[in-house]
Amino acid sequence: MSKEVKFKENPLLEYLRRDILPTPFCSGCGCGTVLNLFTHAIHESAIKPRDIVCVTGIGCSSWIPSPFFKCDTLHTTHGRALAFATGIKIMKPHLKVIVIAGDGDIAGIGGNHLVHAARRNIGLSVFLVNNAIYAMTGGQVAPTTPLGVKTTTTPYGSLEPPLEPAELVKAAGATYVARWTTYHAMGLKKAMKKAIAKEGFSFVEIHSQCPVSYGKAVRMRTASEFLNHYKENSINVKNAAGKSAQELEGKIVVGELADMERPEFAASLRAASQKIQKGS
Ligand SMILES: Cc1ncc(C[n+]2csc(CCOP(=O)(O)OP(=O)(O)O)c2C)c(N)n1
Ligand code: SF4
Ligand SMILES: [Mg+2]
Repeated sequence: MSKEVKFKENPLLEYLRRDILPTPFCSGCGCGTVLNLFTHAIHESAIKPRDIVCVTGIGCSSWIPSPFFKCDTLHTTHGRALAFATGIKIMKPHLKVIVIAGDGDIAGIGGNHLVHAARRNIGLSVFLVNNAIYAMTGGQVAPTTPLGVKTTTTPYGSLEPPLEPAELVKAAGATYVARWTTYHAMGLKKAMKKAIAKEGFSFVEIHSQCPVSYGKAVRMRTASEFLNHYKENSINVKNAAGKSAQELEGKIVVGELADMERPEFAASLRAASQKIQKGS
């Protein structure tokens, strides 16, 4: 008589809205890895989903938490996730407000909100999924698309040098900044945990593969080609120190770029308002 094999259920499934799975991500998409690591990061941080609000914009990566992660989620308009998240943090400062969205969303149309959220040091954790393209809409050039890449809107190759979102928020004053790729699963999960634990504005840029819309532009069609590319073309920030721009050309510098403390905006605003109410 054959014995029935019983598999133990993955305990992380309790964080997901299982009735609406599977996700709409294409096969091999990095968004699945980001959702997986985000779920691990929340589990290991021992934060209750009821104490989290996830805010997203519009794009493939905005589907990472919304609606699959079982917490309150706000799926907002393209480019405005940080503005909505700012409102939530000010009114409900005890909540962990986490923004997950795309490079086009956060660094393109929403770039202005990004700079000022970092400057204010409002207590949001922002996970920017950088697939170097407007993926959901079929592959238009993004502010992060490398020079020369032929997209649907740059058929002769992009003429604009790409923006470095992590360097931008570091310069604007973010208190925690890291950059990783979906190849660096352990480093990325650790950075997510540190970002979530931070009081002030924290930011993790995640280079993530889109084998469909970006894959079409760079002729890489599988997740393994992208992961190999990330492995071969990344350098740790410690090893990059002292290297010239020429030596670092084409490299993704991974690791922690900033980790410091300064007053968090929502707390400062509350203290100022209490002072006014007391008439002092
Ligand atoms: C105001 C506005 N402009 C443009 C669009 C169309 N649109 C939807 S998603 C998107 C780009 C998505 O790219 P990104 O934010 O990088 O996310 P990805 O799909 O790559 O994860 C665009 C241009 C829109 N929905 N709203
Ligand atoms: S189009 Fe690209 S980013 Fe969007 S789900 Fe497919 S592989 Fe992922
Ligand atoms: Mg994108």
